[in-house]
Amino acid sequence: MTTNEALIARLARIVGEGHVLTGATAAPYLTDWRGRFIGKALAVVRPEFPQQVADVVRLCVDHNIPIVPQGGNTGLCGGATPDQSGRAVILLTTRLNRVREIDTANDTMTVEAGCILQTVQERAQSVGRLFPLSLGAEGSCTIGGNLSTNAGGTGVLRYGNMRELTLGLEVVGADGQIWHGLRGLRKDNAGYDLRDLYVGSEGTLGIITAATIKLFPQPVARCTAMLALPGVDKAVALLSRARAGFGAALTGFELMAGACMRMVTRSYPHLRLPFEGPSADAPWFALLEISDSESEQHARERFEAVLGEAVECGEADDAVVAESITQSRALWHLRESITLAEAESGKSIKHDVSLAISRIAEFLAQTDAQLQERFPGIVNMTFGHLGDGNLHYNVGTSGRFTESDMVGHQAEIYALVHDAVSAMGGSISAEHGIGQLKVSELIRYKSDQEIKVMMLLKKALDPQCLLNPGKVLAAY
Ligand code: FAD
Ligand code: 2HG
Ligand code: ZN
Repeated sequence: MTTNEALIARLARIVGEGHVLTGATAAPYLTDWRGRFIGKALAVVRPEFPQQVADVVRLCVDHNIPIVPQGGNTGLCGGATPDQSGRAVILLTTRLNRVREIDTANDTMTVEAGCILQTVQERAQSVGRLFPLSLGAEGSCTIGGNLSTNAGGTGVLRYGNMRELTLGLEVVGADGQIWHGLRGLRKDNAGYDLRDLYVGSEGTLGIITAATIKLFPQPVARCTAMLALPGVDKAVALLSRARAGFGAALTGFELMAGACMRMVTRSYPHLRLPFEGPSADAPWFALLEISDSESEQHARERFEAVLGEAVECGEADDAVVAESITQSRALWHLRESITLAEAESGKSIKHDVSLAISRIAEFLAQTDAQLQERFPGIVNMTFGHLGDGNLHYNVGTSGRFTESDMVGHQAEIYALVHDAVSAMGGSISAEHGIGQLKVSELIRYKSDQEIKVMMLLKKALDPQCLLNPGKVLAAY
């Protein structure tokens, strides 16, 4: 028996014979969602209980084997894909999928890391509560992946990102010990906050096995509208108006370039924009949603009054308010289809940046012009969560620029866009994380002091550097 075979046999003794995958059965877990990274692995292991995770970690650490945690594999930065060495074990969390407790009096729910986000939303709904994290991949991404990337999505404006939705964690460290931190407390200043350290650490500091998350009341009514806008400056003005008019009822404010919406309707002809005539060719669209705790009528009157003012004063050229839940879903479906349509059109260069909302119009005017000057004919596919100052400033393929041109120009395009973001005090990763895709970008834009502290933390918690090596920080 070779050393690898012996190791695989020991992994099988921990998780069960059928839950160690090798060869062809492991293949689906070796490539990231976008197909930008392909790795190799010794095996894919599927533990069912936190103690099995701890035992796998201890075995791997004893044999100097890297561990790559993976949930739904929907991440957009290659964080869940191993390197090419073939030494790593992929630790798949999908069998850690129990809802352990729902405490309606405390408005909390304790779920295991492999639970699918949509399942968690549905379980919350079944007890009359809302779990508000919402994103296009919710049918397949896991709570562990959401935590490890500190996922954002479309409800951040009102409810915050995954970190703000989390009260407690259970984590297996590189020493194979389980930290039982599943506290449902809204106030806890007893020492350093380990929870906030693990959230967003992309599997490089520990493996999250469960979390206690916050629940909210279900809104009584929701209103959704799509607006055709003449410019980004108007979108920013509309956002201010919506914040002032709706207050905390404003639960979503998404911005989409006309080019994105036309790409979606080209890729999926059964999807239609809700506008006819010139509004259908608008340069920008916004998708707004409010949630109301009073009544449908109260929500609608307020919604239509504010949107009517926006059209009257020229912030929007046209507005369509959904008349039913089906229509509301259709509007959201248009928005959520951008990433899928973009994937079908070839690999674009994705940016996931955040800026002060007051600087977004200036950033777009300046950066669009610089990109065009350097790469004439390049196509911007900008969209994002304007309410959070988060833009997916994606640069797409076009007749002139093939997929391999785009990938070949990635470093230069990143530098141009991220330099502009940095000069305006923004972040190069708002919600998708660093993974392996943006490791060199992190070094470029974080201060020496920040990198030094991150490395000290990494060395303290994972001295052999076996937890998701090569992600977030390249060298320690
Ligand atoms: P994976 O892809 O499996 O892993 C992501 C990272 O987390 C990796 O580094 C992995 O090693 C680590 N990890 C996974 N599980 C654990 C664990 N239990 N413990 C420790 N580390 C772990 N993201 C947003 O923020 N907002 C969006 O609006 C959004 N929309 C998306 C739409 C589409 C169509 C797609 C494909 C992706 C989208 N994403 C979005 C990105 C992605 O879905 C999220 O980042 C999601 O949170 C990843 O979850 P996952 O289970 O798929 O994680
Ligand atoms: C979204 O907001 C996701 O839809 C994906 O964060 C962004 O595809 C992207 O670039
Ligand atoms: Zn997003």
